Order: sequence, then structure tokens, then C-alpha cells
Amino acid sequence: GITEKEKTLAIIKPDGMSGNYSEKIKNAILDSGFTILKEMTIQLDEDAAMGFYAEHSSRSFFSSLVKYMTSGPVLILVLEKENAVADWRALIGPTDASAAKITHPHSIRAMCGVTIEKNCVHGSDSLQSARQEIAFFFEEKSSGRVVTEHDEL
Ligand code: DGI
Repeated sequence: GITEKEKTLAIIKPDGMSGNYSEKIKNAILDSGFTILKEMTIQLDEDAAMGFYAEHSSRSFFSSLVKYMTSGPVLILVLEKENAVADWRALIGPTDASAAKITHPHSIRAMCGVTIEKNCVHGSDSLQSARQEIAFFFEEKSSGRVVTEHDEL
């Protein structure tokens, strides 16, 4: 039958960029059957981080989250495979990396995350947010304003 491939957005967050985690994460991505369609390393500015996490703007942790996301470069990836959105979420594990170390020890967040905030990777939570988030970073007139951009492809 015809099976539609899906795209999802992955971000390797600042703490995931340190050490050799980003290589380990990319290997896990490829080993799990995803194709990496696009890849760019960027330094988010405050506006971009606030825009990306706008849905959390009223939460108590928002300013801390923005500070964390702007604390160093991030790697933005567009991943493709069948069931990419759910499969990438399953691979990264639960939001709270400290809990993931116990409940999902083989997940990416268990491997490189530290806390509920410093959880080293992002994954779109639905097909609709995947479309929005990919557009945020990759469409022309993108609202994902960046300070510097280095396109690796
Ligand atoms: O989709 P997720 O990244 O798994 O989780 P989310 O959409 O609920 O939250 C987005 C990010 O916000 C998450 O990756 C880390 C941060 N965050 C979520 N809940 C908390 C939090 N940060 C702090 N400090 N405290 C929280 O309760």
C-alpha cells in the first residue's frame, strides 16, 4: 500500500551540543531509519527562542527556558520517515530527563539530558506542530530569527 512519509523537527539543544553527544544523537537518528533532510547550526537570539516556545509564554519557567535555549548554538534538523513525529518522540523519551533516566534508560534524553528543562533535545509533538516548527526555521520570511546561521548541507 501507499505509506506517507512524515517530517518532524528535531533540535539538539545547547547542552546536547557539548561533548560528542550531537554525533551520538545523529547516529541514533540514522540507526532508527530517519533520513536527515535538512540540518543547520544556529545561535538562537531571545526573540527566536521566545517565538519558538510562544505557547509556554505564561509559564513560570519561560524566562529560564529562553535563557537556556539561547545559552549556546543549537542544531536544527528536519527528519523524515514513516510515522516520524511519534517515532522521534518515542526515541527522545519523556520531557523530564531525570525521570527518563529511570523510566526510559535507552532514550536520548536519558543519555544526554539533565533535568526537566535541560533535556538536550526537542521533538515536535504532532504533525501540525511539526509543519509549523519546520516553517518557523526553514520557510522564507521565517519568524525564526537567528544571529548566525551555518547551513551544513
Ligand atoms: O515537548 P517537550 O519538550 O517534551 O515538553 P513541553 O512542550 O511540555 O515543554 C517544552 C520545554 O519547556 C521542555 O522541553 C523543557 C521546558 N519545560 C517544560 N516543563 C517544564 C520545563 N522547564 C522547567 N524548568 N519546568 C517545567 O516544569
